[in-house]
Amino acid sequence: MKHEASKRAFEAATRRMPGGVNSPARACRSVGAEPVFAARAEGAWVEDVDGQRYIDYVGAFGPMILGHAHPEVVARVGRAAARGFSFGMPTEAETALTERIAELVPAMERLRLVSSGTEATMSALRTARGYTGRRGIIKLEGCYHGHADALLVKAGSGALTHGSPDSAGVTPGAVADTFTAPYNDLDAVEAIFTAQPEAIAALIVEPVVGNMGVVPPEPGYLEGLRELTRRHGALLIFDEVMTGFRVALGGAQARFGVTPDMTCLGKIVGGGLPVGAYGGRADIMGVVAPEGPVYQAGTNSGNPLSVAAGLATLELLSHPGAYERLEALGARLEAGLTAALEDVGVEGRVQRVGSMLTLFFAPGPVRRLDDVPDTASARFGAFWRGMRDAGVLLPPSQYEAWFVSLAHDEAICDRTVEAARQALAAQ
Ligand code: KE4
Repeated sequence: MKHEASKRAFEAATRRMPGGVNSPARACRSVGAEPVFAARAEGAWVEDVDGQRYIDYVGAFGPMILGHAHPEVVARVGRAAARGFSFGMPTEAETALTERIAELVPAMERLRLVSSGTEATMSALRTARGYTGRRGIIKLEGCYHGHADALLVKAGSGALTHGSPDSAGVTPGAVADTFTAPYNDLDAVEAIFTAQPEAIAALIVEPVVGNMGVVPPEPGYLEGLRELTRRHGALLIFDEVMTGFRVALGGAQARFGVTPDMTCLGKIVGGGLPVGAYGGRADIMGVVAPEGPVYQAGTNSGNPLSVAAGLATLELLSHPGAYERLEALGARLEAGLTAALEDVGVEGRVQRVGSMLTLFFAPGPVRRLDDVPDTASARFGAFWRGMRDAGVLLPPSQYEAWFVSLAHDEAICDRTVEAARQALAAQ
């Protein structure tokens, strides 16, 4: 495959944008490549500026669960655009979206729409601190909750990919109240609570981690976090920016039956346009301005076009059989990739929850960040390039989740497995 037009586009992009990208997660440095530039996408397929088509498992890092450019979503956004882009005034569509979210995620009794997952988690933590009057927060190593200063500690996703789990520019003061523990380790969390009595406002967790690759919670882990936070008077925040409407229509909290005090949403809730949301128990959200003293605001919060995309997406996801279909396609892909690893004799494993999965170049189960060997990134890089050259686009990092959409089908999954078999054999 030639990438001449992408190469030219990348050269032009690097003149003004750091790394030629507007998010380091797209930079492709850790997979030893330059990014391909998207020209258009439809369904399960993306086309780059060289006219090459790829089966897409990036899915915009999660939002595109219906597939790209779903005609009904396109139409709804178009109709909203014709009525005006943004008003600086409330609209009834925002009320409709918040009502629908609360129906699907009952723990979000009251909520606020924002424009990104980062805004959602940042605001949820400020709310938790305002509500409890406490300063401390606990996050788990390898979990990524966006790029707010207090959360860029042992973060996952791009922060991990670039080998700098702690970011420059984050002052010691900004993280002085942030405590971290390994994922899937309840004793380590309890030790923090014991060492910081009555000081922890909240524990924030990806209930299924996507940002160190897909790492499911071990049986009892989420229940244990629920019990520990309750016992120590801290709020439990589920960061469902990635898992929300992904692993079940009600998110991970519905799939695993554990109810947090607050929930953060993003990605799918905007259908590919900028929407985030944070919410929880009514008494907690009562501290948010203008009802209470916790300030949070945003020009683009509840943007009418984004809300139209989100509403259309949630309606289409509510159709009977949608999540059974996603489960079946995810399982087919997992089985095929696992067989390919075994047949080719490559050390690796696939970890999956629903339609999000990761192929790890690891010898055994990945339960926490340090179960991923240092060699994994380089091996994933070679695999990523082989898959790209075979017309399959994966998220460009060992520490990301692959996403299957309702626009994928059995033939696409089988073609993906065949490409993987060849890419693994070439290692
Ligand atoms: P955004 O600010 O990127 O909308 O959301 C931050 C965020 C929060 N919480 C979770 C669980 C997330 O996965 C994310 C964002 N995920 C990354 C990819 N793993 C976004 C990709 C990027 O940064 O470009």
